[in-house]
Amino acid sequence: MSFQVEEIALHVVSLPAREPFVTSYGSIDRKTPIIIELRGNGVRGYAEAPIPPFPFYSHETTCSALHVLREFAIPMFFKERPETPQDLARVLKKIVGNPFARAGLEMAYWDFAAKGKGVPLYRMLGGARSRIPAGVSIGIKKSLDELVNAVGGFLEKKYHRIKIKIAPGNEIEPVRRLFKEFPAIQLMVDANSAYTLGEAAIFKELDAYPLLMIEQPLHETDIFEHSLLQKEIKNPICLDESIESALDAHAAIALKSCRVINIKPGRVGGLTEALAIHDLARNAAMPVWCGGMLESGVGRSINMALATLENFKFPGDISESKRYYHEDIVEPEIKLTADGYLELLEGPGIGFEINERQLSKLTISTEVLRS
Ligand code: OSB
Ligand code: MG
Repeated sequence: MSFQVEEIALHVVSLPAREPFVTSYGSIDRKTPIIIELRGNGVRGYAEAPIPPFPFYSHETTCSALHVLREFAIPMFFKERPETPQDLARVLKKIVGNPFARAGLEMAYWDFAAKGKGVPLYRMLGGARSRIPAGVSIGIKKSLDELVNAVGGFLEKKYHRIKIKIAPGNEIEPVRRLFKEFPAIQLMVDANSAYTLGEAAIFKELDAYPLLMIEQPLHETDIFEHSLLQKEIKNPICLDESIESALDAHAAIALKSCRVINIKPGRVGGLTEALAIHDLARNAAMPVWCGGMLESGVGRSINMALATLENFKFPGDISESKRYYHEDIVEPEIKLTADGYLELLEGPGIGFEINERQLSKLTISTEVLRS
């Protein structure tokens, strides 16, 4: 494949959430991701840089990612003219940090390349199956009854596993209540870095419950103290925020800081790095699963493609379009099967089509850059 991208559009879209998503670090009622569109040779490749609306999960914001894309990543892309998405990932690694910005461009080039070859993205990535079990992440609720209702609704839809957000003082009771109401529940919790090692006693108490895992209990950049906590508790720790690269994963595996890794392609700089982490973990017999960032269907479909790989052993945070938004920007909308799976499409690239009307309705700014 020779370099064929002629122009790149950066669409900032505004997605109002159906209901606020509350976590230990804040409440999200609207997302403003960047939809990156690569055009050339009659092909359009798409991806989403699924940046949160504030720098409380990661240091990046929509504006910082636009800046890095416009001033650095895209000029480097046009100058170096990498032949493959993997080559592009290597070029972009020169940029320190800023994984969401790098990932947006890199993933759009994967879709562009797959469409150029006429193959589904999930097959190009080496996917091992054409459907994946759906999981759902549930924000902190105002009351336990509200939480039980929400969980019951998702179990009725046949979601294969439930993740709830926790925060100090709001973990033992919700977990106890959910196992009481739903004894067979496949349950995990996500702390989003809300605890310190000094609070290990809370996690020892949680050992009374068979949680699938505890996601990111400690500081968002920590790997060492997680290894100390993991030694003290039985439930497996899963790292999210702490893993921004294969090098981080290598450290976490070597230090036994976790027994599971949540891979989000946006958080790690793209699909090339996600594949590297997947392979590293597989070789260390450590399972992974695919996390989410409240993506629109564009990012969601890329996560679905990644999650078809063999070492994705747990259902991810990949839910249907209607979970977070009234209207999606892809067609058909992403829907659960009656038995709680999401099916990949066999069309080229992400498989789903962009609903242009819907995209332009939700777009708040577009800039176009040319080679
Ligand atoms: O920590 O996994 C997280 C959403 C935004 C930012 C961080 C996280 C999340 C979620 C929801 O848990 C995942 C999803 O359903 O897309
Ligand atoms: Mg998380």
